[in-house]
Amino acid sequence: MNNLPSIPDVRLVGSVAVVGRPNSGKSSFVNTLIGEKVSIVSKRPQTTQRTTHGIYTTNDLQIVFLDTAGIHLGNDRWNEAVNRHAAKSLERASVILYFIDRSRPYGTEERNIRTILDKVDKPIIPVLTKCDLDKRLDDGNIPENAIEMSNVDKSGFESIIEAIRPHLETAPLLYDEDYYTDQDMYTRVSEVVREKLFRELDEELPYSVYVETQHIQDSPDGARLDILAYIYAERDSQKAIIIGKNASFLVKIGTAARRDLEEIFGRHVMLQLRVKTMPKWKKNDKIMEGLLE
Ligand SMILES: Nc1nc2c(ncn2[C@@H]2O[C@H](COP(=O)(O)OP(=O)(O)OP(=O)(O)O)[C@@H](O)[C@H]2O)c(=O)[nH]1
Ligand SMILES: [Mg+2]
Repeated sequence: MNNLPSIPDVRLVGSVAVVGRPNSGKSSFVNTLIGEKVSIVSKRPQTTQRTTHGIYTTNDLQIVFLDTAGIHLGNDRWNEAVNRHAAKSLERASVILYFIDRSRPYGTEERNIRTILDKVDKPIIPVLTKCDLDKRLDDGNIPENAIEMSNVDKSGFESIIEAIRPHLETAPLLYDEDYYTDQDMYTRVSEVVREKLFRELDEELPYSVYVETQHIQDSPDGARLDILAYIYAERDSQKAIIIGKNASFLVKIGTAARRDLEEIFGRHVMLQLRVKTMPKWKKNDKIMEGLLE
């Protein structure tokens, strides 16, 4: 031990916003690159709601990826708020990764995103996603220099990092190198439960629920984490579906979520889920902002 001040760990550092249509593979990219479950993923559009930070650190660089909600055309209060929060990440980032889903036709939604990005005075790196699938996007709509990538075979990952590299600054690390996300434990639990609901519920129901983690504590014998989370539905009929016959649906959600949480926290978990009805929660500013901040 000595009293010399510690030398800051200086590397190439910066923040990168990952933006694009819903379902274009943004969260899958952040998770696959970092090798941890940072963001939740489902086959449904609008899975990510609030911006999630994934921190990627190597021997010579540290990139904070801002995984944003897909920018979409919905214009009610909730959708406007989700889009507004995603757009805020454009201001916070020094570089934009613009994800274009190669497997879907170009349309109004994509055009709208390009209009938004045209006004952003920052380096924008276009990325064509899902290149493992049959390609359907009209070539006339593909920006020049777009990087082809796939989260399935990890193709294009190195090219993406190399395209970001020139825009990074030499600076002290923003986060300890062991960190891969800055989400707190409560948020992570709520998100994992929400992922299971998104994967198992049909049609509009996933968009009618929100999850709030009430407590996380060591069990009295210290052997596991005891977690209690509430699932809120908008109507009693939805609540009944989420509970299921003899609570079968809730058990299924709870089991899948518990497995992921044990993986994430590296501990045994006892997860208790309760379902409540909260009519019109999407119209409640406090709840809405709490979920998106
Ligand atoms: N075939 C293929 N599927 C992918 C790829 N990347 C993601 N997917 C799938 O596409 C769906 C959406 O992936 P997400 O990562 O949740 O997409 P997102 O852009 O974060 O979506 P939002 O959060 O809704 O904006 C999931 O079913 C993924 O498994 C890919 O490279 N190839
Ligand atoms: Mg996402």
